[in-house]
This record gives sequence, C-alpha cells and structure tokens, in this order.
Amino acid sequence: MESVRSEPPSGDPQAAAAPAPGPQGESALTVKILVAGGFGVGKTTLVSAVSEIRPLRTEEALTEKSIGIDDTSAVSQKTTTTVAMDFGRITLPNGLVLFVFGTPGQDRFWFMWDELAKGALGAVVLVDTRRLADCFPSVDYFERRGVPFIVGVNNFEGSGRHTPEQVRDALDLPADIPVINCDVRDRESAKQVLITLVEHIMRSMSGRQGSLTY
Ligand SMILES: Nc1nc2c(ncn2[C@@H]2O[C@H](COP(=O)(O)OP(=O)(O)O)[C@@H](O)[C@H]2O)c(=O)[nH]1
Ligand SMILES: [Mg+2]
Repeated sequence: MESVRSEPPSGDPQAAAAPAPGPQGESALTVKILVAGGFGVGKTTLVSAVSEIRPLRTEEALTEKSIGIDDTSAVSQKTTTTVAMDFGRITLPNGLVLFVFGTPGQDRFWFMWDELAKGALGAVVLVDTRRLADCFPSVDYFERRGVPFIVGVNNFEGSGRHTPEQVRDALDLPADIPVINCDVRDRESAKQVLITLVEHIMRSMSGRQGSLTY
C-alpha cells in the first residue's frame, strides 16, 4: 500500500492545491482538507491537537441563543461552539503540508459549506457512536460531491467500543472507505487520521485520473 510517511508526495500535479514556502524557502506541496461531523464530536479538538501553528478558532461562548438549538446533552462540558470554522496547518513527515479546516457542526451554518469545501481534496468525518446519526449529513454531503473522505470514530468514555466494521455497517459505507478509531485529543492519533485520509485521497486520485473540480 502506498504510504505517505516515507515517500515523497505523489507526482500527480493535480494533488497540488498551491505551493507554499517551506522553512528554508523551498516550495512545499499543500493540500486543503476538511474535518466534519456533528456538533461536539471533536472537530475543534482535532484541529488544535495537530496544528503546528496556533490554530485559528472562531468559537464563541454558548449563549442563550443556542439553548434549545445546539444539543449539548451529550457534551456537558462544552461551553464554546464553532461559529465559523477552525483552521490549522500540519506538515506531514513526507513534507506534504495540510491546511485543515474544521467545519461548523450546526445545521444553521450549512450555507457556509460550499465555500469551505471549495478546493478541498478530501475530508475526515468524525463520529461519536453515541450519536451516530449526527454524521449522516456530512457523509451525504461528501458522497454526493464525490469528495474522498474517511471516517474517524472518536472514542468518548462511556460510548462503548465499536469496531470500525460495526460503524461501517451502521453507516452503510463501501469497503474502500477507511474507518478508524481515534482519540482526537492525542496528537499522534489525530495525525494518524490525517495520514489515513491523505493515503485514501492518493488512492482515489490514482483510480480516477479525472478532474478535481468540487
Ligand atoms: N472524553 C473525550 N472528550 C473529548 C474527545 N474529543 C473531544 N472531547 C471534548 O468534547 C468537547 C467537544 O469537542 P469539540 O472539539 O469542541 O467539538 P466540535 O463541536 O466538533 O468542534 C470538548 O469539551 C472536548 O474537549 C474525546 O475523544 N474524549
Ligand atoms: Mg468546534
């Protein structure tokens, strides 16, 4: 299997979203990816865990305005919510630079998704198995647009352990879409999720050789 850990970036010129200067001024291959999933599933946490720059966060305190709108029953410690997006950057061991955008989790921000998805080569859909249905809109969105995605099962205490195969069955996902367990609070675990996505994107691109206009 192709590994992004030790090999140089794929020679496919379409993989390059834009060249960005590296630490020594050389240009690096940069790729935009999204982190999606339901409210409180760990998107902001993942971006913060992996980002090598101070992540840009546009969170605001949950206010009375969101009471009755944002369901916080399963995330009782949650006191902030992402109103627009999270943004972070990570350089993978092979030199590929990922720009990671966390999507807003609430339905009332759907209008932003098309803007946010422009130029994205792939996505991570985070899942909390206690609230599996919350990820359906994200899965539908990426399936409909043909955006390669993987599923990260964020293991919260008390959610019980579900095997990736059980989650795959529950979400009715085809066999080629990776489903992996993760703890997005842990940098290495969160990074592994992104590496799995990049490997999946590369496999998807080599399979279709088509245009990447979504
Ligand atoms: N126990 C536990 N808490 C988590 C985990 N991931 C995120 N959290 C917490 O769950 C809450 C919601 O996470 P957040 O990243 O804000 O969710 P978002 O709405 O998807 O951006 C925060 O208080 C996180 O600290 C996890 O894997 N385990
Ligand atoms: Mg958030």
